Amino acid sequence: MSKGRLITFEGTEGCGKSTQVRLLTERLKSLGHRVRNLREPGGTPIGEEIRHTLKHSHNNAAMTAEAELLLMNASRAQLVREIIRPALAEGEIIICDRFYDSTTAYQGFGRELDLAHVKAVIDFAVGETKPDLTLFLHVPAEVSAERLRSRQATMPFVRDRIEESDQKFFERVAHGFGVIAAQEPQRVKFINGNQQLDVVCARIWEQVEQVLPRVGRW
Ligand code: Z5A
Repeated sequence: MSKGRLITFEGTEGCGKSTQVRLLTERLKSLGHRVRNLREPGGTPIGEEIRHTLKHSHNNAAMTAEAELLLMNASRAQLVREIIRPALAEGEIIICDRFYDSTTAYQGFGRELDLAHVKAVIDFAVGETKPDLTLFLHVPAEVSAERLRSRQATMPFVRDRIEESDQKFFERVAHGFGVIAAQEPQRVKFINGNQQLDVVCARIWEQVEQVLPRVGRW
């Protein structure tokens, strides 16, 4: 393991990642850990511009799946080198809202790009930088869709190209996450996200405790 820790959250939209990232960060800070939150795509000035192109730009309607794959990983390559590696070297705990499993799930399974090509691009973007722990928050498709609907109702003017994809796409993505979790059970921990907030939080903590570095003098 590197000096710091890289913990990633994954799952379909609305599964509760951002909420749990916030709660975990507060808990870790209260215990004296140095914690940094990141998100993908984004997390650096360059990455945030790429995020805008991928999600919200009004000129992105013709984006191909291949361009989407490369842009996700351009953002990631920048994030890994500009932020993640230096922060890990300083002993920080990095909590990242999505990382490369999202590429496998969305661009690989969802967009149906060749999985070997997807893996090659990811490998090029991250090199040896891999998560110590990945928390896969699972919620049923109806729950995900309902949470998304209620959010869209409060932000009707914010366009999101990826969220405009059809239902079959999201079904393939959800299936992809299940495959990833089954393939790497040591790293990827399945968490039922369709429970009370504090219960989800407790299940996450059980996993996080096992990979934490020691703080203080003991
Ligand atoms: N993407 C990709 O295609 N390829 C890649 O390589 C990467 C990403 C890295 C990023 O979108 C998009 O990019 C995403 C995948 C794609 N696209 N889609 N579609 P984003 O960053 O804008 O959003 P997101 O990652 O999809 O997350 P989200 O939709 O914002 O949801 P969330 O963070 O998982 O959930 P939340 O905001 O914490 O919770 C959603 C709501 O549910 C909120 O009102 C909460 O209060 C509520 N909530 C949370 N937990 C609970 C529980 N336990 N019970 C009840 N209600 C809850």
